[in-house]
Amino acid sequence: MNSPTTFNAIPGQEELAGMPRDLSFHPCTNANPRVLTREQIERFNRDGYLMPFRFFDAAEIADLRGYFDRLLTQYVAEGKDSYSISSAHLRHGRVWDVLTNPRIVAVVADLLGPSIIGWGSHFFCKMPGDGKTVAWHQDSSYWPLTPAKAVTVWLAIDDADRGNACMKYIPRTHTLGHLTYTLSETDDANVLNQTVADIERYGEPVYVELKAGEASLHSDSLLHGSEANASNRRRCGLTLRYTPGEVHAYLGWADKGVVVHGDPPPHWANRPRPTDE
Ligand SMILES: O=C(O)CCC(=O)C(=O)O
Repeated sequence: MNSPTTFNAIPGQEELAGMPRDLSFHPCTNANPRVLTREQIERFNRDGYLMPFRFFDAAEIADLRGYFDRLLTQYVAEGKDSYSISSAHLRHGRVWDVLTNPRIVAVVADLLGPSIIGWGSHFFCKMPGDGKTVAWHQDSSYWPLTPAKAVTVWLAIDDADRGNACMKYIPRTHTLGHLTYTLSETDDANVLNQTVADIERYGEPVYVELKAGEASLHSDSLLHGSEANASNRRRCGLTLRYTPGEVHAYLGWADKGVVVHGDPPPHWANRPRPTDE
């Protein structure tokens, strides 16, 4: 049987409602991190994010950007938009390479422990003036995973700053549990479909300004989003999603898994590198 290479990035509300999920934050308890400092671990537990990390030098990220430019041209020629390249590690070897990159995985391992699955890779590519926002949301809220222990590495493919709608976080909101949201399924301007309202009550946003090749890390329960890109510069980020092997996935999402660290856990697939670049 051929394993699927496409998945619905946003599960239905009824499907999510029927799933027993633990969406509380589980702090990292690693007393002997290998690449992070203990202070960084404490900061991640306190604020829900860490930044910046430089994972690729200028030449490496220019090469990756050139690859992404070609991939995007291909998808657009097929009538797809610049947010449609999701679960890309299941179809594209170059993206699988980034998901499994040892420099990235070493940082994630300090936060998530020895058994880690990489299961997500989605390009959020904001074209100049495309009008798309990513409304304030918690990732754990729309993912069919329990317990909520996922970490996202947001890798800047282009420079990202306030001018071209970099991501923004509300620090410390990851400890608040599952927040109430409104559904925006018919709002074409929102890339996702959930919006947490009245955000001011949760604190001031931090803008995630990154140079191409740098990355930030955030907890799946941290409130985050991004505005519309009103500049004349593209803003593309590759989100890489990781979860400890003990996490349970519903809706067949375990089929997306790649074992990036430790022994293969029983529940998850370990998808090989695709032969297509
Ligand atoms: O890239 C963006 O603007 C949003 C990305 C996002 O929501 C995420 O990383 O979970």
